[in-house]
Amino acid sequence: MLKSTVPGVHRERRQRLSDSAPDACFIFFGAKEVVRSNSTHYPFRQDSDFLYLTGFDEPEAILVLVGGKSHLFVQERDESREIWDGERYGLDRARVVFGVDETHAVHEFYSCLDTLLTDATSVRTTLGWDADRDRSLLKALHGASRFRGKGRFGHLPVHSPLPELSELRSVKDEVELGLIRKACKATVKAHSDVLRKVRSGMTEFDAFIEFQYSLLRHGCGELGYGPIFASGFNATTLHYTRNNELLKEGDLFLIDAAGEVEGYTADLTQTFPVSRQFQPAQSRVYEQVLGVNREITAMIKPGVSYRELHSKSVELLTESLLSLGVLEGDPKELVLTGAYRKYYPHGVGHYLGLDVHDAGIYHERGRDFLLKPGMVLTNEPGLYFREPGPYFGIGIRIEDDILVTGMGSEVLTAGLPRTVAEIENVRSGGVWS
Ligand SMILES: [Mn+2]
Repeated sequence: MLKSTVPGVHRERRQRLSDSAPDACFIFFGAKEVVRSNSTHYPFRQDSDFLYLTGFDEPEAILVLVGGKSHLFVQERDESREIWDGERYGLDRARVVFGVDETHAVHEFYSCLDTLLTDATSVRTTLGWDADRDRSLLKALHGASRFRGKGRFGHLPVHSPLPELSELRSVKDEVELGLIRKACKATVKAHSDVLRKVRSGMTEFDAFIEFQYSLLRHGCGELGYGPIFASGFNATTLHYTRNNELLKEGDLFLIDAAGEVEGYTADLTQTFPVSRQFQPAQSRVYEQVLGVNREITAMIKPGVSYRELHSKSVELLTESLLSLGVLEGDPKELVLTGAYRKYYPHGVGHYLGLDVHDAGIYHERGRDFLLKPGMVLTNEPGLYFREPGPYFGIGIRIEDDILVTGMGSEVLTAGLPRTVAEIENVRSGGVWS
């Protein structure tokens, strides 16, 4: 069982979702085990929506919310399987521990569906992830609605539950914030250990090993996403994943990696010199990116939209590129023509939580969604130079995780050396508490 599973919290989340469409039947499928190679599997990771609504972390489960009741379909106890795969909750314990109204054996799901749908006027489920599952479900729904008599609704409409669920998930409750804080804290520790220990002659992979070791020591057993340990020119590849090159004096080292605690992840990037000091061109770019990171942090508060934050980062980084002598011309014109995109090709951030690119709506039919207290998002401006010139091969991103509070914001990843002077001090053996 996940340590922080609190049945009351999950029940409340399910209730709020049901309230958004009281006559609907919500169906959520948990994740399956995925084969890695011959009779071995990838480590199991529960589906994020499923985890949010249940806290249940066994494979092959299904959740149904209908008529004010919750039904959890789980694998039955089976000693011959449990010898290999570990203990299962089974029906009776799962009902008590996860606070659902009823549990059923998962193989009975399709035969129960007709009964569950008796009074539902629509189905809310996510199609499009798994074609086999979609086929089975649609076949069962077809069978169910076919037998409807007069006065019923005929074939049931199927809608996505994601608009309502995304909105719920985007505002974090106290349990979620506790887990995100833990993930952020361990991640900051691991980044600061790597910042102290990395030397030229090590490889990107050696740094990754240090990072993972430190994460584990600080209570974080998993990485929240594919880590990026990119030195030198590799840092200009946004999703560099080889992570195996030799670290060389004079290069920068961009590390985008973070730990996950009970499904909740941090997302942090630092960039520092492999040598003790930045080279002049590197520190010029670094200070520009850090300046933008800080201005964006200062803007984050309830009522601001993601679009405003991103536009501001574009405006500021365009000014940076002008002051670095990379671009020439009128700043407004350069923003309009997108001249910055070659050097700043990504967005300024994203929601963060159970998924590194978390559920949450940015804008819909031209309408911007505004930040609310309890939302968590990343702030990650960057500049990347892939073409010959004075900044060739420099890739810098500075990323923090920010909680929107009632009054403004709180940087959850605070505590790392971030200025040029602070970083050079630590790289030269200085103490950082
Ligand atoms: Mn990010």
